Amino acid sequence: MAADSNVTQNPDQAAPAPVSPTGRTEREHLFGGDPRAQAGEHLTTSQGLRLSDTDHSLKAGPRGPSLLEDHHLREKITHFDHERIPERVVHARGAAAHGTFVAYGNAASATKAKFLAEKGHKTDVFVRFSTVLGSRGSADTVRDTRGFATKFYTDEGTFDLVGNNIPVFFIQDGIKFPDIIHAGKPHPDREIPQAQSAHDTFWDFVSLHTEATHHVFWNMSDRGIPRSYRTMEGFGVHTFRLENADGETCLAKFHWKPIAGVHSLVWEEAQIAAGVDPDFHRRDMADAIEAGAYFEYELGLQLLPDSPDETFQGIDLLDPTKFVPEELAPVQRVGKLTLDRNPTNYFAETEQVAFHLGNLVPGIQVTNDPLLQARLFSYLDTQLTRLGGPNFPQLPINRPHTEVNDNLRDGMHQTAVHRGQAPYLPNSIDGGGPFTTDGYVEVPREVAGPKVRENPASFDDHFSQAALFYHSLSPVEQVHVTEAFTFELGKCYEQAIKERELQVLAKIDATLCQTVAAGLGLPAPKDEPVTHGPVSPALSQIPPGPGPITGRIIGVVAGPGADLSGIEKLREPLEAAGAVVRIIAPQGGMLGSGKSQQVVERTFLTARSIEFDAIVVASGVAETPDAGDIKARILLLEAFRHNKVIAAWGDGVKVLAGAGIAGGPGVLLADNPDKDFATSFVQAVGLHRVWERADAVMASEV
Ligand code: HDD
Repeated sequence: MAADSNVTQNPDQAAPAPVSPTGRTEREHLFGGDPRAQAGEHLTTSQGLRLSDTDHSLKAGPRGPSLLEDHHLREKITHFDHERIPERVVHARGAAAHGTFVAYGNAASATKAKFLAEKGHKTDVFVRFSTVLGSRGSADTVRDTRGFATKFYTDEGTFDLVGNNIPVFFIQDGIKFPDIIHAGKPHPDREIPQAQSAHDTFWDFVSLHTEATHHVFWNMSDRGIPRSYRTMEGFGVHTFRLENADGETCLAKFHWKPIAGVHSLVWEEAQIAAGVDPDFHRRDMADAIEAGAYFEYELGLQLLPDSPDETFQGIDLLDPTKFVPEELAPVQRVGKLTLDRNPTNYFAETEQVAFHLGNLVPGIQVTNDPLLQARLFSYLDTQLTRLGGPNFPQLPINRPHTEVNDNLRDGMHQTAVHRGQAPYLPNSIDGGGPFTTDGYVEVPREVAGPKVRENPASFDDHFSQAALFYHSLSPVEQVHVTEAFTFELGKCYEQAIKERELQVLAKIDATLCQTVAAGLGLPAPKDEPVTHGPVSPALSQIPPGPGPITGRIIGVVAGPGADLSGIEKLREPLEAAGAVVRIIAPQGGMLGSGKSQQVVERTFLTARSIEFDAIVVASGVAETPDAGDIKARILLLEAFRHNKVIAAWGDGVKVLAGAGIAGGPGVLLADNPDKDFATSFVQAVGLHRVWERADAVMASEV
């Protein structure tokens, strides 16, 4: 044994803490000198005592038992034991980003909320995206609703818009929330499946509780598997009441419109991603923001008259299972959100952020939607357990960016050192204040009625808008819905549940019901499908023409001998359009030298098609011994099967042919990667997928 038995580290690896010549440590440079960032050089206890050893507990001799007096050991382990807080009961899996919201100034006629009404008004925001059912460590790409929660740190107090990527909800009254969530969460005996709705309890509940049908249809559509948080719409779901500076009110629905368009994964990709890269959406957002490719959305408002019955063209605005088609009430864009900064610390920010629908500002009010009313209770209540007491608004991420004088005192985890002696009103001791001023005033509304546990009769319509949604989709999107129902119900064990859900489908569309029934090997029940209003083309995600390709990932298959100057020529227009180019080669490292040198970011071993929105094979690859590598062929074939744009120039065409891809829609072949080639490629990627290929893929012709 070595003379100094305490030295267990390899001495070559034990580097001293770097100290800069100015006396400031490198760590201070790194962390910007904020004392709370723990930027100092010396390791200490929580009390500031400098430590000389944190690798060995205090023992009675090198082979002896540990001593109870080792305060450092006990402090370190005790703190570690308590590092986790309860995960959110829903929306546990999330990722977030900071940004700013800038108002266009055209919302003043509807609301006096300054952050919306004043042109150019800039507001700090924090947005947390999430799945609903999965645990904190579950995969991002599961079929589920996505949360889209925005905290606006306005000058008038914090406003939280706690929405989803689906404009309707499973239930009409918050009292049913524990029921739908218990049904959707894993089975209580085995705690499986994780983050899935494809199981008996979910379909048991939604087939019995048919007001869930509309939301279920959105989940089974491509909306349930977004390509990126960047390509996802957001909805406030409920109807809110807005009030302008003249005291006039209107009803409104909030929308987030992604600048990059609304796009989704295909189911097979989502499944592969859940295994290959469970952090798919989280990574996509963090990488893009770090690279300066910010996420952008416009805030939209559907403004509706504040009619006494709170309905619009027959749609009950208090029913959260209904939406207002954009063709009936256009979405007016009132400001732009840019997410441009990643959190510094996941726990402090993304995990500890606490949203609450009661966080309102003057000009925005709630309505009597019974789901909204229950949420007004739940969010504050849940934080008490999750964040350990009533002082969570003092956590840095939850602090308003405006003055707070709340007279709330003491409690667990109090971090403020309040001054004064009179945290009560009225008082004469602390100068009589803080004073109530021109603050938030609820719009006076008549409230009368018998005390009942009932819904309005209009809430009884559970199917017409589900049918409207389904029939507004393009044929290929309808096929995806059909396949999703067949998959999810196919995962159920109980025959009675499948049969009951087929009865629901029969009310929406006979062909849908028959196809799903055939897939399940069950007879299709007969029923008269419900009637619905005119279809809403805005509900289809298929773009009418090429859209932006910002943030899209283009894989370029290269290798030793590849046409590197061609790659460089193609890279320029792609990056100018906002896309990210990633070189894929048989081995890692660099290709070539000089101006056209390319860094290999993925190898045939590490690349998987799900990562790329389109793939190009460079000329010069066909001659390399690895051109026929099975992984490379799978990469190309998968991208082809998922209806992505595939391209090749020069002898790259041979590589495609070797993978069985000869041509057809969305396969761009050229001699050179010239300007025309680049333009056609950008346009094709702008259409997101090559849906014309879908039938051939489904018929397994490739
Ligand atoms: Fe909720 C979290 C969105 C209905 C109770 N909800 C939560 C989050 C989002 C939503 C995005 C995550 C916030 C974050 O990132 O921290 N919830 C919705 C939408 C709903 C909805 C759009 C319907 C329109 N929720 C709903 C009901 C209840 C709750 C009806 C209870 C009566 N929701 C909660 C909660 C959560 C939550 C238990 C869990 C953690 C948290 O609040 O902070 O209070």
